[in-house]
Amino acid sequence: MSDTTFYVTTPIYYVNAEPHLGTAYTTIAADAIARYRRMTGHDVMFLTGLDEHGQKIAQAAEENGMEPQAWVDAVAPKFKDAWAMLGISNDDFIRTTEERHKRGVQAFWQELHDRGEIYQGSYEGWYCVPDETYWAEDDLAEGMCPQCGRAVEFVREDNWFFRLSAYQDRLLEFYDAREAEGRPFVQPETRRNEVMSFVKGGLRDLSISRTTFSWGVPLPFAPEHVTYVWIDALLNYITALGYGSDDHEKFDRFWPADYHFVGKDIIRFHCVIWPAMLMAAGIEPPQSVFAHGFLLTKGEKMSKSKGNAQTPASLVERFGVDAYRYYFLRDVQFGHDGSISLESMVQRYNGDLANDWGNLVSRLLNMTEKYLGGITPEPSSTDCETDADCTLRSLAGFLPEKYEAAMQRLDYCAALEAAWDVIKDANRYIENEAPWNLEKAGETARLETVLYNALEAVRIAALFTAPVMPNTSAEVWRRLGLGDISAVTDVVAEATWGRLPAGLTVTKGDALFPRIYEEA
Ligand code: ME8
Repeated sequence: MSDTTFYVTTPIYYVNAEPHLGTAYTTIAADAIARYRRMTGHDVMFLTGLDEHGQKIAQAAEENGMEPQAWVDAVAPKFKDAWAMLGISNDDFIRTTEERHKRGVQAFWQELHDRGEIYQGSYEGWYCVPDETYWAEDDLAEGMCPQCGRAVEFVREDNWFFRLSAYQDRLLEFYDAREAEGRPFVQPETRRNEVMSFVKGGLRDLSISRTTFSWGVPLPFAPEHVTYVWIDALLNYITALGYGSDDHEKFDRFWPADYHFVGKDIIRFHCVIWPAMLMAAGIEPPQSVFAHGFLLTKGEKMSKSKGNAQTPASLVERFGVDAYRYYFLRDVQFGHDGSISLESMVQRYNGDLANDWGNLVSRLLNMTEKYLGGITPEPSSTDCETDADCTLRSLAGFLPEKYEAAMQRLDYCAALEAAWDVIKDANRYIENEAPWNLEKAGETARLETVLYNALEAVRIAALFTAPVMPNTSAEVWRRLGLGDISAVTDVVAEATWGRLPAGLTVTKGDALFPRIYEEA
């Protein structure tokens, strides 16, 4: 991350099927960090998009009796709609069939050609169409794709090759240098080790064009070849910034990317081929690739091909969009595989959201209305009056720092836990300070202090839950009579204790997270 800009990307997803929980997961995680960085005042570029070329997409179109372009045009809106439903705040959406992308890919080709980094040869070996990956005979697992276990096909083609083998040492030096700078290129560490040992095992030159079908970007100097779909796809991260066009203001501003978010299935492409390609073209590789784990259902990777991939819509309908986003980021440790189930989603929902967060907000607003006529009180004293006041204030005071540290590690669980420390303590605080007794005893000054403190804790908790649950936080701020939370660009200053003004009119409202009674 530079001091002022932040560029995060998701993979561009294949348009052979609809978005599902797995692709939504990466996209939500990227959205949460993008939203948070906007709140820390960064100039953010958040990119997602679609991978629309290649043999797999051409086949999907054919199976559906459509021309490839018509097919991709029909599927693309499904992704855009799904991301809109999930509140994804991407700044751009790139499709690899767009002119701006094709132009960038061709410019890149020309660059590699001019630099003598590619050569003509012929490829003979295996190819997995679902993964769009080349495999040598001895890579195969009992004759099948070692990655997805599906059938591979034999390919013999005259292709262009990239001298990837020449980058082995440079890549190893690069990983070491980044590590020494304290900003490892591959994260988390398990994935780094996997990538390093793969590269140490030796690299083969890579076939980067195809001639047996035409659904791709033609090579500018050999138009009978189309770009190998992975090369085409990886380049989206720079073509979206204007690489290859006359307008490279965004490229100059945002490149190198801070993070490419990917699943662990595609790290070789992102951590080996991509930095080598960029080095070959004289472009600085990105800062980091963060490879998260797989969502598992009943112990198996959830995927389109296994037929166990759900679409987000049914869960969003049942739990609401914010609870959906919360569940995946809170229950699955980012970077690890995580089992997901309806049971655990209901538990998280009822426990963390309905009981802790929703209940806190509604009790507090009700009491403010009942005891204070719905008007936020003056904080009676700038110091805390009791140990309980101090505990709540100090938890809220440490929240910005703890949250930032967790987000620097992309540890969404820890970030949310830090917010929950405040939420839980605010619940405890209300229980122990019992405003209803203060009211009965006529202790108005203390009653006002207690309600002020709890309301202030809610205001601050809403700030830090906003990157994950933007709609709920906006609603909480609205009910507190505060302004538009999405306009916050200095979350640390905004989180200063005592910023809740006196005299605001609060509004009660429906339960933010009505309890779900059935268990699954
Ligand atoms: O690989 N758990 O696209 P793709 C978690 N077009 N994440 C999952 C997942 C699961 N069970 N299943 C999928 C491609 N994902 C290429 C990318 S980028 C230049 C080109 C997520 O549609 C995860 O991010 O197959 C994974 O890497 C990605 O979807 C694969 O999406």
